Amino acid sequence: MSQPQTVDLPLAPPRRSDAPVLAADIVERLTYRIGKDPRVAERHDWLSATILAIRDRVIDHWMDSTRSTYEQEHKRVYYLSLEFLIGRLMRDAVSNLGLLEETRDALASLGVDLDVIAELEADAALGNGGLGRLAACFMEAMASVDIPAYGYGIRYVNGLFRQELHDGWQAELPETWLADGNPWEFPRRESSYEVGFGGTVDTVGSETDGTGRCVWRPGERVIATAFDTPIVGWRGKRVNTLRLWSARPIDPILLDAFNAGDHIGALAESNRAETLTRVLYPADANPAGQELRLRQEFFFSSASLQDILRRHLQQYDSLTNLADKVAIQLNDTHPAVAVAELVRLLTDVHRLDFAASWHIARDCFGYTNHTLLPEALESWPIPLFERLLPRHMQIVYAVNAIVLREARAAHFDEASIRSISLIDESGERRVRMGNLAFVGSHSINGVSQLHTDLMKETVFANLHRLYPDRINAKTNGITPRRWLMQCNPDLFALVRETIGDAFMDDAAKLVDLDRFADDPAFVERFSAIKRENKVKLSNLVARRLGIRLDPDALFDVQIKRIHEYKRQMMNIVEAVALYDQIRSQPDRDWVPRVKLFAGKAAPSYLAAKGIIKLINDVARVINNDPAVRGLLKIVFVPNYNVSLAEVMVPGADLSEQISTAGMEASGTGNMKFALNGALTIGTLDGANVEIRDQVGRENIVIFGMTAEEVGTRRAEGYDPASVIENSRELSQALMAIESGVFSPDDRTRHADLIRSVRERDWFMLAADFDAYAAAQRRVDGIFADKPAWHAKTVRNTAHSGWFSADRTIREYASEIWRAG
Ligand code: B1N
Repeated sequence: MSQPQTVDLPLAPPRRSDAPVLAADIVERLTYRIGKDPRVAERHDWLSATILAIRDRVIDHWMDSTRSTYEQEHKRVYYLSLEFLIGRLMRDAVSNLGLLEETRDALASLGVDLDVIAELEADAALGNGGLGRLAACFMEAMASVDIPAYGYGIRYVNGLFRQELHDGWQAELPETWLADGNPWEFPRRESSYEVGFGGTVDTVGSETDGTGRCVWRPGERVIATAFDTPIVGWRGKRVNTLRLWSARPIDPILLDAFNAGDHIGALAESNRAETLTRVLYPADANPAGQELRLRQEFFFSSASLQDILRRHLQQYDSLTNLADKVAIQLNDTHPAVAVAELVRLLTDVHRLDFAASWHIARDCFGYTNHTLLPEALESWPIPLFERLLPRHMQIVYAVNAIVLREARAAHFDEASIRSISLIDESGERRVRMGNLAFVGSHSINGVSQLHTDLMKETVFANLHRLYPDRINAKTNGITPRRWLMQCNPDLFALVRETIGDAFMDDAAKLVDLDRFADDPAFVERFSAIKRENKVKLSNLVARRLGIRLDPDALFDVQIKRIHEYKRQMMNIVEAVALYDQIRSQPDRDWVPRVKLFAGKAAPSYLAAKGIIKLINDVARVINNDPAVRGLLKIVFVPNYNVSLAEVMVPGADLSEQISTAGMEASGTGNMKFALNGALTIGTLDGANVEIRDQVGRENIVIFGMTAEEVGTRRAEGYDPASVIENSRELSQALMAIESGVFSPDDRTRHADLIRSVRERDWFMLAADFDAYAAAQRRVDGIFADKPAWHAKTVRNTAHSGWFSADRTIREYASEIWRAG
């Protein structure tokens, strides 16, 4: 069967979407789908009805896209990611379809305010931070540049936890984003697959080294069921699918056990299956070493591959051309087990020989690495891996034999061979998922130029020597639709009025703004919009925290996961030092500053939680001290998520990107701020380097050690104590915190945090501190010179177009996927 349905059925006629037709549709959905009388409908009912009316318009484009990919036999791209940090979808869909004004008018005619109901949509927070948000930006960009793509992931019932602050400490609460239903998703009961765990393996062929055909008899099986969400590209050109898997049991209830009175036992299997997709692991950059995590990884990898093979076979009848029609991108190592699973499916189920399966797999897979932090490199203890995935264990050994043979043939020494091996033998034996992903892929990419260079020099040095053509750089990008057009509509409108519409389809054309950077009339409007966005952010802070901000102060913003390498600690220590100076020289012309923080700490990451408490302790003292007269305010906004970023990014003057050089693989928040006209204060880390290259060194404030200097300094034996001793500002600030000035109720609360800086300072806060403080005073100087400041902000927007995810995706498509 190579053609499914060839009967020529008529296409649905295109839908009219002027405001009155849309209004009638919304009322129709409200009445017949939600079952509510418009006279008593609540705001949430209006939101659901509006989404349903919009969704119907999306479906027309969706079916066209699927049909044309099929008919033209296009290659399909599959993006496998354990995380998709989507946020809200309504504004994205409406605005990409070009229906924003019509929807607004339609709702207004019904007495409903679009902006009010849009705020009620729950954020889909199926991710932790940058890695998950990148996957979401890529989904939108792949649709926008017309690449036939599917995202595959897990439909977590509980997304990333909701953060509350209790007396300045982080508290984690469950996030129930599905509580009010999810009108975007389509359950696909017909797309269900069995996924097995454990059990035994029988060899069918004569080979006993794992390369022969085997039959795996899992001891435990669950069903993966698909839920599809349409992802609308810019101008509605293409609509792609985000397919998320949900786990359910094969037998929902064991009736015999139930009837025998064992009510709990009867549901045990059911509970175990559903636990698989219940929660997102809240770890960011340090994977939780839990069996459930490995089960999640295999569950969604296996279901996705079975789905990919079924779709391919339905169209082409043969698997020998798989790599011509299928590209699979692994978003970090979380789906790396897919390499072994594809080899298993091809060899054991579809009866290809092992060598052919292995080559096809490598031609299909590409692997994106997102971090070099040693604690984040995934590996699984062999006993666990073997127990859960016995057949995959054999395949890993078989592949390892091939790779090590190649290394020996290339005369690698024993140390190099040990580092290349898929098995870490240094302590408890473990499977190295990074090495598995590397050897199973034809392309391995880093997410910025610097990070890619470091990949070649550090963790993958020997694999790079063995396979020198595989590592390549693909600097991250962000979608300019969400991160300019939607979150900053006034700036978007001004840009459009000034340089025309071309930048809407090619963000690089934003450079046409450059020549307006010194045009006083333009600059006045540009800065008025920034001020208006700062007012909006101030209103949010007043509403949520009861703190009043002066919108004319410098808004200095650091929003991202809380992590020691990101150095929120350096930022708050600098605030303490500044506070000291303001008190000792109250009459200097200080530039009023508001330092805003937001971000979540992994629940098990105690140091990060201590940093949140420290920020809040410092905030309470400074904000209540009349001596600073509002010259300095500190705000920690709770529950950072995509929707909060959409308010904080446009309202920022200064973007804090201050990680220890060499540790932040790329960063993407840095790009969002620059695009919205903020200046960056940052180290030469990740994509900051490329931001400097794009916006020009006069329009960014760079400080501190380079990655190379960090390496040398460590090698020489870094001694933080002597550095601290030589910096009066830093010593005083650390002493103040240590002595309990900011924690009078528990004077030793922050002693451990400070001691770790004094004794080890792994993240080299002390080494960069003076340079950072000096850079902040340079920022003050520029901010005080309004024309100079504004010109720089305009130039940041003008030169950020290169960071469009469309550019990134085009590079993946042409250099890795050979698709589109
Ligand atoms: O990926 C982002 C980068 O812009 C950031 O620099 C990088 O830190 C981030 C394990 C991770 N790397 N690794 C993770 C997330 C969850 C997890 O369980 C690791 N996140 C990043 C996009 O490239």
